[in-house]
Amino acid sequence: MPPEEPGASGLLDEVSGAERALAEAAARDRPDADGEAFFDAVIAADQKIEPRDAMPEAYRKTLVRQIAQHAHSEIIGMQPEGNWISRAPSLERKAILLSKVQDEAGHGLYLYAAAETLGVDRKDMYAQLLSGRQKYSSIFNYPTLTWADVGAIGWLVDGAAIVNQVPLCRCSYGPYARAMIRVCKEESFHQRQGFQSLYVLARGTTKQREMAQDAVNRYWYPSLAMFGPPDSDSTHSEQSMEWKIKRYTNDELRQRFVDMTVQQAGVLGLDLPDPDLAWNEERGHYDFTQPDYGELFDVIKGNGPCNRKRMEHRRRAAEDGEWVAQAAREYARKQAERTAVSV
Ligand code: BYC
Repeated sequence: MPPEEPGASGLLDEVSGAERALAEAAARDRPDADGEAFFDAVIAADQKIEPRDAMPEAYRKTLVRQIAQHAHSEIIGMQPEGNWISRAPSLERKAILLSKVQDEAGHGLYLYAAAETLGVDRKDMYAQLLSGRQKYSSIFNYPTLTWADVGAIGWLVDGAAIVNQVPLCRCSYGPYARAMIRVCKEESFHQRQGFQSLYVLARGTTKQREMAQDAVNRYWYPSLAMFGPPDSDSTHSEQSMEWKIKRYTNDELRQRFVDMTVQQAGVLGLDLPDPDLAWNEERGHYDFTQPDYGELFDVIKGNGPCNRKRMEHRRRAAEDGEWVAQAAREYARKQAERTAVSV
């Protein structure tokens, strides 16, 4: 039998650890040194870099790239599941899904706010998403063909997101780390609702069970690919680990996800579509078949099954919502005018 692996609740212990670390870091004195020495000292002491602290330009750019991509993922990620809000099988499931999709919008907003502390404008990030210069997670370019896909996304995609994001609660950049603490708590809830939804389907009629298995078959490898290219092809991992933005490599997190998920699949009574999945006593981990990284890069380049559809939808939403944005800007302008007059 494999040793007990960290499940979602074990991983959440790391979140409260991160909260404690943040409180301690805030109370501790910072080194007096300026610029580079200051930055190096803070990173070496495992403390947080805050928005007004000195930081290398490359560190700032890496964070903007990653946080913007993360924020865009949350917003684009509303589409595949949003597709099922009007067709959920019961009022209860509809209410749960609606809340979940709203949570994703909230995550996007915390993350855009975190990126803005690095001196970038939300409008610019948004424009870069629409022009294709900034990316979002590959996983949201796959279609949601059946109701079971909503459960599979909750279980596998949110499950992968938690494994990836819990270590980000200890990221060296304060605003990103703090945003991640709340995001992870909500993602953990999302993962459990996906698991529960699949659990019910797996014990339903033969057709429901087949639908659940089919969804897991289609979402397994794209979920493994979410962790990024293998370490040997990862362009940013080494530097991001040195800066303590990333705490684990892509392959380490992928393995952690597999180890956790195999056991959950057993409880669900569903199969993972990999005949080579096997516990490796020597490594203390499951062996598994890697996802097709050629497909991952193709999807990142814009050639996945739904890339065009997702971007068209986003562009249309931006155009259709422009009158709301205009009204909000005008309201803010008038409020500012009023405040200026009354001062
Ligand atoms: N998709 O050097 P690497 C959610 C890119 S939303 C697309 O390893 P890095 C949810 C990578 O950007 C969760 N692109 O990069 C929402 C880089 O390209 P560029 C989203 C990918 O940054 C709604 C190149 O490949 N999570 O949970 O060190 C409903 C080389 O990669 C992907 C995050 O955003 C990919 N899968 O590591 C439900 C987490 N993988 O930028 C759920 C935060 C790699 O040089 N991000 N690329 O052109 C991260 O942790 C890291 O950015 C990654 C990649 C692990 C994803």
